[in-house]
Parts: sequence; C-alpha cells; structure tokens
Amino acid sequence: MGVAPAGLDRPNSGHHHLLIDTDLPPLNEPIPNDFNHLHFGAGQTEAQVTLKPGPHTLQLLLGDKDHIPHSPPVMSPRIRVIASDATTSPQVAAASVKKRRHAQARSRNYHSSAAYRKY
Ligand SMILES: [Cu+2]
Repeated sequence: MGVAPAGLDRPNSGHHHLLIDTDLPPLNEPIPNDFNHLHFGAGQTEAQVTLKPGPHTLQLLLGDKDHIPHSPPVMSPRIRVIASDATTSPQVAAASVKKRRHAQARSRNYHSSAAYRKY
C-alpha cells in the first residue's frame, strides 16, 4: 500500500484517517469528516494533534481517493493514550506513545510513518 492524496486515482494507495475516541465507521462508505475522523487528504504521514487531557483512543484507517476504506480494510490497531496537560512532560508521553505505535505497526505489517508527537 502506498500513500496518495485524496482524489488521486492510484492503484493500491490511499490516505490516512485518524479515528479519535470512536469505533470504526461503516467500511463500505466514505469515512465521516469531523473531530473524531481526521482526514489527511494531502497524503500527510505525520500529524500533531491536540487532545483534551485524559484518556483517548486512536486508530488509523486508510481510505481510497473517495475516502472509502479498502477491502479488506487497511488499519492500525486501536490504541489507548492518556493526554496530559502542559504541566507534565509531553516528551515522555510522546516517546511512550511512539514506541508503542511502532511495536504495533510492526506486528500488523502496517506500513506508515505517521507519528503522534504530543499527548
Ligand atoms: Cu479522507
């Protein structure tokens, strides 16, 4: 699988969607576009997302040029993170999330260089 901007009809490619605090959407229709479903339609492979302090879930779901998941869907495991406020060390939290994400990505053979830096 490759990464391509939304709207670009390239075989075996798509763009990332970050699902925040939500279950998977229907896999046979366009992924919703709201705070819980962020589209990286320019083909971004990294993002910095600000979350309210507290526990959250994150999951990546690849979508095709029309924002529809592939069949079978290409997605990451759903991970749990705890966002801290600015008074705690974001670098420690970010390192923890990044390390876990990479471990899960390898286990599912999911190719993405997306990084979540600030929690
Ligand atoms: Cu999309």
